[in-house]
This record gives sequence, C-alpha cells and structure tokens, in this order.
Amino acid sequence: MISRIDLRGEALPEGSALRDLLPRAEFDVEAALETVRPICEDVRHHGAAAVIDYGEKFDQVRVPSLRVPAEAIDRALDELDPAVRAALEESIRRARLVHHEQRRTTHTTQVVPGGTVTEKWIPVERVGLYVPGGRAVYPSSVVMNVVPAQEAGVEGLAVASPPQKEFGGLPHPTILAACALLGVDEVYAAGGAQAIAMFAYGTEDGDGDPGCAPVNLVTGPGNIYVAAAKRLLKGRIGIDAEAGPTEIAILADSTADPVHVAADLISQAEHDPMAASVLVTDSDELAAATETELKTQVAASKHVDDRIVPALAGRQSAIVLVRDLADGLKVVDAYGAEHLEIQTADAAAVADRVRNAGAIFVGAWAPVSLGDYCAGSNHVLPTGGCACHSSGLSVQSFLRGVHIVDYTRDALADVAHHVVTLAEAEDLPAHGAAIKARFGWKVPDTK
Ligand code: HSO
Ligand code: ZN
Repeated sequence: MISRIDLRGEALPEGSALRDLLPRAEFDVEAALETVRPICEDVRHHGAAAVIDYGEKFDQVRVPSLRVPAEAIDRALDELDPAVRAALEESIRRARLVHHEQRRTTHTTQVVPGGTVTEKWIPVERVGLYVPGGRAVYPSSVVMNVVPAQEAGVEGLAVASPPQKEFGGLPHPTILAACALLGVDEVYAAGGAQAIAMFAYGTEDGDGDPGCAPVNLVTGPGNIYVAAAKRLLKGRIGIDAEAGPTEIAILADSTADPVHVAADLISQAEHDPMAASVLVTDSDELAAATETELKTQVAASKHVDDRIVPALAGRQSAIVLVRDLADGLKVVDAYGAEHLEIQTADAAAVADRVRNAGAIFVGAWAPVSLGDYCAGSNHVLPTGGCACHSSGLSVQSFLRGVHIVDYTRDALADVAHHVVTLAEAEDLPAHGAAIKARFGWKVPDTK
C-alpha cells in the first residue's frame, strides 16, 4: 500500500541530493500553459460570453449570468444545515483571532535629523478569490482566503467558483453560504482558467450581467489549469501561489501512536490521487505498526479507490526510515512539506528545530485536520517544496509595504556627496545632477 525508503545505510547526502531521494508528486504546470493560453485570450477578447461558453464546455452547464444573484446567496445561507453553520462560524471566529494579530502597523524610522523613512502598509484594492468546485468543494477554503483579506482591509472582494449542473448553474450552495457568513456578496459562477482570466481582464457589463471589474490580485487553490492560468497572467495580476496537491509529512518516533499516524496520513490522501503522505521515522516498530494500521483504516474509509489508495501507493508517498531524529529533521527540512506533524517525545522542542514547512503541528493533539478547519491557522500553504522560500496565506499576502521618504534640505545636503559619488561610480551622472540641481549645480559642502 505504501512504499518504504530506507535511509539508514550511510550518512545522509546534503541539499538537492537528499531531496532527490525523497518522494514528490509531478505537478507540471508548464505543460498546461498551452492549454490555457487560448482560453485566457478568448476571455480577454470576448469577455463574459467566453467565460459562459467555457463553463458550458467544462462544467456542462450554461449559466444565464455569471454574477450570482443576491437572493441565491441569501437562500443558500437560509438552507444551510445549522450544524455546518455553527462549525463555519467557529472556524471564522478562530481564523479572525489569529489573522487580526497579523495586521501591520505603520513605522517611521528617523534615519538622520530631518530625514525619515516611513513604511506604510496599504491593502490591495481589489482581490479575486478562486474557490474550486467539482471534486473539491471546500467552504473552509473560502474562510481561509476571505478572513486574511478582510483583516488586511481589502475593500473589493470577489469570489469565483465553478457553476454546478446539479444546482442549476450556481456554485455549490455551501460555498455561497460561506460567502454569506463572511459578508461577501460579489460571487461569480465561473471556474477553471476562464475564471482567472475573467479576474485578470475583467468583463464588460451587458445583457443584464453587471460584469466583473478586473482585480489586482488572485488567491486561492485550484487544479493544474487554474495554476497554469495564474502563472500565465502573473504580472498583470498578483497571485498567491500555484497550489499543487496536498502533502502531509509526519516526523515520528517510537512514542507516536500508529493509529493517529495512519489516520493522519489517510486524512490528506483523501484529497487527491496525487496527494502525498510521508512518514519519517527512526522506529522500525512504528513503521510496521503504521503499515498494519493503514490497511485496517483504509478498508474502513470513503474515497478509497479513486483517491486514498492511489495517493498512498503513488510514488509521492512513502515511509522513510532514518537512523535518528537528527537525520529525520534533515529529511523533513529537505522535503519542506506543506503540513508537517511532529509526533515525538518533546515534540515542541523538535518542532522548534524545523526550518522548512508550510505549517507545523505539534504533538498528539494537533492533527492537520484541526488546522484544515478550526485551529485558527491558515490552510492555504506552500506545496511542492516551496516552503523553503514561501509562506502560507496571511494578512501580509494582501498588503503592500510602501516606503515614504521625507528629507529636509539640510538632510539632503548632508548626504549629497555620497549620492553623487555612487551615481558616478555607476556611470549615471544624471542621477548626481538631480542632486546638484538643488544646490546651484554644486555638490554642497557639508563641513
Ligand atoms: N488540507 C487542504 C485544505 C483542506 N482540507 C480543505 C479540508 N478542506 C490543503 O491544505
Ligand atoms: Zn485537508
């Protein structure tokens, strides 16, 4: 069901040599670029009509209008199962607590008397949040995208999610209800690359459709075509990340409970046949007990043949055996998992030594599913090893830091000779001239 990689033989290799020994899913966004290019061009030139046509082609339903009517959003909330509503409200409440604390404050540094640099944080004006449909209908992802955007102070928030045939061309009702709970009323029934292009180029109003104004930033997960459209349109729009299939790595020793370990490996395998579940352990007993436990628990799971078994049996998943926890830490750092659980003795101390992970879950009582829904942390996290250079979604993702430079005449005069010297060293004399012009075309004497 899951393969083993034994790294106990000799000293672990370093860097990319170690990375090459570890399992990882193929997620070739480059290959999808040529598929999405004509779709994006079409939307650019034909606007809403093209988005609607592609919805008919890919989602098998033709929507009368892209914009979801307010009544449909209200109705979805009215009809939402009260238990789901309570759970979403608690998820939102906890996420708000954490993301509220991430807000940045304006800071002024006095560099010299009369010379200050102020760093001001300005929210992005208009953001498009993509929420997948189809196999993945995740209202929790609406929460994880909208809450940090709102806490950042973003004023224009639009959500796009694919039209669902069984719901008359509307996005999934739980997605609409989550939007309602969060106070988001601008929702479009659009999916795939065409939704990203709609956000990037905007659509004209007409035929009773109010149109979608272009956005500055697109966030949210999606399939490979969504990722490819984000890559293609990056520059015109900002993007959060190209989210790949979900990953869980667990660093565990003999104190870990194989029942928990197996359950957590399966929990993320349940997302996608390409999802990766990786156990890194120095314990033969835990490895064996986890294998046994996986068989039992998989047999009792849903989504077995289409997702869990292919995910666990795929080359992206494995049990990696290491000599000791120090080697285990090197392995999980080289892997840079989207989610990393530490199930060892003194888990907090071990977690503190990790450098590369999207989010770290400490000890027996913090499984990844808690973080997926109700820990307060964000579940939009870097995949594919990107955790070595990127963070998950946060308030910061929706802010831009702007430096405001304010110098008096004396403060400029004082440093003018250095500016002119550096300008000349770079053979950019006009840069120096812009200083001299202010002082009668001379470098001011600072003495
Ligand atoms: N584990 C997924 C997020 C998710 N899980 C949504 C359940 N719903 C990627 O972090
Ligand atoms: Zn999940």
